[in-house]
Amino acid sequence: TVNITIDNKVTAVPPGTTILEAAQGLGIGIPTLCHLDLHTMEVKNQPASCRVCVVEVEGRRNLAPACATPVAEGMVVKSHSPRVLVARKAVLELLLSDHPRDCLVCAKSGQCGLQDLAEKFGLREVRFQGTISTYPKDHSPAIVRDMDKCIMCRRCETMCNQVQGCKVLTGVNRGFDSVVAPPYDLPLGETVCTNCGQCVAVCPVGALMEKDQTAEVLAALADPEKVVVVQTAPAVRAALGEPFGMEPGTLVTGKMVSALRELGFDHVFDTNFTADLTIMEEGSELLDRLNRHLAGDESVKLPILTSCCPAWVKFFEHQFPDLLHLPSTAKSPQQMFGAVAKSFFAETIGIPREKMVVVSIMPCLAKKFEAARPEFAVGGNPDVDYVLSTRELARMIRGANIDFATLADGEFDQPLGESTGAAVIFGATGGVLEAAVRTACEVATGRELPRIDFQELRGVEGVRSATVKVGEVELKVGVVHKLGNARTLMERIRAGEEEFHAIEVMSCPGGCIGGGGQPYHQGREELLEMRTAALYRDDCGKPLRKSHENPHIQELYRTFLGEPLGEKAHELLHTHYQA
Ligand code: HC0
Ligand code: SF4
Repeated sequence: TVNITIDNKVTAVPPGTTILEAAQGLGIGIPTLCHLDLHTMEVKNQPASCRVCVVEVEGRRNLAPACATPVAEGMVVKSHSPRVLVARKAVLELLLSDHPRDCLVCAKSGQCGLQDLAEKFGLREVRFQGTISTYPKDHSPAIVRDMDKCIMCRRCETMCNQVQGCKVLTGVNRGFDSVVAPPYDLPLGETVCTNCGQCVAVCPVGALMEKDQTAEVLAALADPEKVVVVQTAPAVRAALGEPFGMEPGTLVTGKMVSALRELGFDHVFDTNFTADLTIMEEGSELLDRLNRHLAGDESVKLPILTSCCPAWVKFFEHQFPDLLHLPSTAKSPQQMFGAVAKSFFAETIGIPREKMVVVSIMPCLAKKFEAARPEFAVGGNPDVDYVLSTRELARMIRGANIDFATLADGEFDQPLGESTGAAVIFGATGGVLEAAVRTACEVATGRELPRIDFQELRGVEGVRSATVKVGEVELKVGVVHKLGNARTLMERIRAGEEEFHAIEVMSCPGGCIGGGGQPYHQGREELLEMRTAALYRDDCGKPLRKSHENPHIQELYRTFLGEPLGEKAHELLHTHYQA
């Protein structure tokens, strides 16, 4: 090990450790805007480009960037000396010299790393003036890019290329014009971007933001002619407390329901309900394909791939157009909800679908894109009208002067608000497959499962595989999160190097709990683990933990849908893919 002293504190660290990491180990926070360290992925963004982390190293003439300077034996470092503070302030002024100063109306205001540091270091004027660029804003169906605000930290590039394997973003141009952009400067919406939003999740400034739909939702709520129905995704309840100062991993389901009622939604329902419905359809499809495969039907292709993650869907449509027969045709829970709400529920309350507005609260930005796909509309009227991210909902709650932390717990409306423990774990990597296995096993054998928890499907590894017994069959299943891992596995499958019966893919780190619409994770993996634990706690505490036991789902099939994979189910709950 190497002995080093930082701010009079002594520590010993392995060789190769940077000053920044050694300081973090001592609990000393050195500011940085560009650094990103994703331990479980062994991915680092370390361009040392922002220079905010400069520190004084005894015996060296120049200040050193803490993120890129390895420790050396006997090194003595001062992380906040007067000389460092003077330099850091100048670095911030340089960063701001070509940065628009429209904080008052910037969508990132209050959550911007640059703004925070300017405030922390008491910046009152900027002595330097660079050329502020005037790039047009780029609006994709999910993301807004405002490249005038790009500080070239390259975090988005690392997420897109190294973690997601999408290779959409690279640094271009020189000097004040340098920004991170898609190839040929194409609008993001015209590239192979999946809308996963992981670039947004780590952008420290207002350069990458979600497409904000709060104004449209507020207008619908204010319109007395509209019946506004809301659904909430599994992962939102594990993170919505964070913007209100609650501990990460606090489950806020009841407060979320109350807040949505106070905001004026007419019916507060749960995407978890249609997560259970998805299992009925996708689980039946799995058993159907498996049985035909075992019976020697060569037209049946395996593995079946989950298809509820819209970034993953766009990814495989772009990257694996020759394998479009593999994904399940089941729509995602978000889209099943929209389809059921605007048919079954609209009929139940006696209104035409045009009078109903369906809003989703999602941890995801790709869900905005999914909702806008033309195949999910009837006569131009979309099944899901607007999708708000967890962050947008938090803003609406704050804007309506609702004191979230003190709200009493509300209950979802019925029938589209009932769900089992199998549904809530959809929000964590491995959860969809675990939910499917719980149901498939019981449906296949007609016997009660000896166990409900499938620990072998949980965890943080990027690719996991397990063998699960479904009746007499040894089912080989795989679980993948992060699209870079999905690409690697799919290439092996295409090459015939891997054989699976079923694979779950979720695009974001940790699954939806790490989605691009959640409170910014900024690469903090411990945050994702706390949110995940909350979902499994929720599952454990539910009286019903298998989707097929949901009484309102059983009722919906009896009175409206018919059989899983039946004609009506097919029409409302299944889709197709296009290259
Ligand atoms: Fe997910 Fe979903 S689990 S994709 O991660 O399947 O976004 O939370 O809502 O639709 O249910 C996101 C989360 C959903 C859907 C569900 C699935
Ligand atoms: Fe890349 Fe995802 Fe960002 Fe698109 S949304 S640019 S795929 S990281």
